[in-house]
Amino acid sequence: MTATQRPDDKAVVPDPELAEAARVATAFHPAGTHLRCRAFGSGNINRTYLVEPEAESAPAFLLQSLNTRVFRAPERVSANIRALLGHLGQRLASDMPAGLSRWELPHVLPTGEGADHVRGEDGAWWRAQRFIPGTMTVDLVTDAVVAREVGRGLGAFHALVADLPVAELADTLPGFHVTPGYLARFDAVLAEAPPGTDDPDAAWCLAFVEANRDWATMLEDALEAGRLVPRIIHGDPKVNNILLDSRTGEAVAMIDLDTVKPGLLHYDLGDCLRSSCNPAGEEPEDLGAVSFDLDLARAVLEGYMATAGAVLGPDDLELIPGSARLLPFELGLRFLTDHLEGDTYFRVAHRGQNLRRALVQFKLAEQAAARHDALADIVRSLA
Ligand code: GN1
Ligand code: MG
Repeated sequence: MTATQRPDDKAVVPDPELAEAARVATAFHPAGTHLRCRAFGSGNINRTYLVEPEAESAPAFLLQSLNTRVFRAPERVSANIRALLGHLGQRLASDMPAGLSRWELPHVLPTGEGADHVRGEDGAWWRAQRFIPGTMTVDLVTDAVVAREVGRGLGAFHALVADLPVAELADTLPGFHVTPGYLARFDAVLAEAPPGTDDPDAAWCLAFVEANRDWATMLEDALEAGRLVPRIIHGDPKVNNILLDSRTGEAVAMIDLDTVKPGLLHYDLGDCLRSSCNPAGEEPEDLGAVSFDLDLARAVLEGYMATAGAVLGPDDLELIPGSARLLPFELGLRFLTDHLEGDTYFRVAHRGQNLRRALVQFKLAEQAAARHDALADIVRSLA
């Protein structure tokens, strides 16, 4: 035992990524203050840290290293976020959507030299953003009051970007949320016949994809038929990207803006429903616990309509129940493809995790499909 250790000290494993984050953090903060830095959140793609200056008067901020294997043009991601936040700032100052009284923005923080990012030694793209105080996130929704706020939050975001022309934002992730594209990629990967597809879970997943592939073009078909038009979407509206006021529980912000780009609103709606209507979450121990909860879905949609009802037409409404089935299918397909490819996209702690995640999403898609008509009744009752 060294002199500085107490008997109950746990062995401290050096974390080179945390050390790098702590080093980069100083670029976003005036010299001389000691900063505390710790891993934050549960993202599958980027690494996020909370930085807390020891001087209590200085605000905490979030520091994130963008995964440039996924986001290959980080400067375009930054430009999109700049354009988006500029638009949102103007809207909030002039024309608050109905049903909304407060909305906060996760402003990007400049470095001491006025840049919006820092390149790491390994080429990593680091940026910092405001940590919105007095807010919380939930990873699982089990309660209709929270579900309603999650829906209200996504609706607020959609209402606020409804007048942002799609041409103002770049497509920073081509193919992101275009379900038929994921099917084509899956087919190509499967054709390479990777080992391990004879495992019973993988075999079940492969059969599920085959049984469901025909309807999986539903949103792209609707786009082609002119029933849907591209709009600005968030791209990743899972429940923990919606900030809730920790005192009142009210939705007050949407964070994780890297995937904001032109797309179909239903990819957002379906993704929000898949993430907020399955109280077991994305990584449950018991597969049997996965469910698509209609009471939660009703609450999400009620909240959504309260802020975004005005931006939806009859075709939009009709396609909502299908999107609640499509997005878990699409995400399951993405997890499964990544498993077959050797886990190169979603971060995993162990081999097999992406296969398990795929199973969970496919079970959820199955459940959402079984509730399609009930969900359609709910949508009609709210329209
Ligand atoms: C990824 O990294 P995270 O958790 O914010 C993914 C989403 C998935 C989500 C599933 C850019 O988001 O599309 O829905 O995992 N983001 C990207 O948990 O692929
Ligand atoms: Mg994300």
